[in-house]
Amino acid sequence: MTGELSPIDTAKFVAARRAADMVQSGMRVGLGTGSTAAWLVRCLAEAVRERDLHFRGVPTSTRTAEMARDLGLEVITLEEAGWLDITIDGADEFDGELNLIKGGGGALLHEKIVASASDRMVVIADAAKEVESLGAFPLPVEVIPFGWKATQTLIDEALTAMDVMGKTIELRPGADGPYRTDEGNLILDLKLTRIGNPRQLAMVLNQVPGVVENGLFVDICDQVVIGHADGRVTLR
Ligand code: ABF
Repeated sequence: MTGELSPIDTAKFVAARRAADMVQSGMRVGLGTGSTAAWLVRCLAEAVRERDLHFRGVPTSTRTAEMARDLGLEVITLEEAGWLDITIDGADEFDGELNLIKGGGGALLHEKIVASASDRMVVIADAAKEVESLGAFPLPVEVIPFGWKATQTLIDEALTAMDVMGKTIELRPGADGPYRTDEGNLILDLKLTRIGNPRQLAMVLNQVPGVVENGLFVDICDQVVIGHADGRVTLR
């Protein structure tokens, strides 16, 4: 499955492999999105073949759903699952309090719903994702297409009222026009440099009309499994 891996893929793979070991037969499992989560899906498919693991997965994106089905995993909806035992997903950044920025891959809305409907949320990440303070990675905010420019202006005003300086807000481009999420929405990427109070910012953003969800995950993640390029795994 792995062949000769680059240092970054080694880190992602070992984190995913350790998290896959947390999945036990009978579990309902949220399956994340992104390149690290793709390693998880591969590891779980291998565990189904080699250690007779039986589980049902709820994917957080059409990309992950297709990959999981292609590898023979049982895919169900969140409604069919009702509730999840564990969700395992990647992240763009995590801090010492296990606050996260997610949504670089565009799936933050489904990821947040699935993670919140789980007994336990585990993040898998390479060591470079760990930061002192969140914010170097642009914060994705999912907005409905109707009136998105007004929503952008309202977000800008809300950030100014919070004394967030030096910010820019950009509509995420896609291959053909603006990027569209699985729900048909748009994403505004907020370049903020540093997020002093993630909890407060998450609440302020979600109060702006037109905002569907933001990529700050506060009090959702229970554990981070960190993969290193030398093959070590550490836990937070
Ligand atoms: C998803 O994939 C996202 O929330 C996050 O944006 C991204 C991380 O991708 P990768 O694992 O490719 O760095 O988990």
